[in-house]
Amino acid sequence: MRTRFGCTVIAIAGLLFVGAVGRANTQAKAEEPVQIVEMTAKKYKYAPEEIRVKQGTRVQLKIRATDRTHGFKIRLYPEGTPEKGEPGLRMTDNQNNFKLGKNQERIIEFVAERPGTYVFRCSVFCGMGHRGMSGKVIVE
Ligand SMILES: [Cu+2]
Repeated sequence: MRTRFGCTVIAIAGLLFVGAVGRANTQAKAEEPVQIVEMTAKKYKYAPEEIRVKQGTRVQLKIRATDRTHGFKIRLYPEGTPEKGEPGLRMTDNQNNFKLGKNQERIIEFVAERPGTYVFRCSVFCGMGHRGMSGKVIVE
């Protein structure tokens, strides 16, 4: 009885181990290369205004608004295409509009799934030049 119990414990431990290794492998395969871009936002410009990334990259935009609160809203479909089907940018936290508090670093993460030009603009009214405050992410 004792031996049989022992065998069962070992068998269960073995299954758990195999399961863990399997999961680790799947995760490793799903990992994309990461590109980190440091950005600033201030009246009425983002710097840099143009960001180039390779298709398949996980991108982290680290944005800090330096003069006041701004916003960052990015279109998830390439310029010139309708907003239909799978988006070209897969946002990590399922939103595409962010508020950028003054002097607070915000990390905006997405996977660049499809090539194209993705326009972003300020989504918090910040003055006379607000409407012109924009930039683009180009996925190559
Ligand atoms: Cu603004």
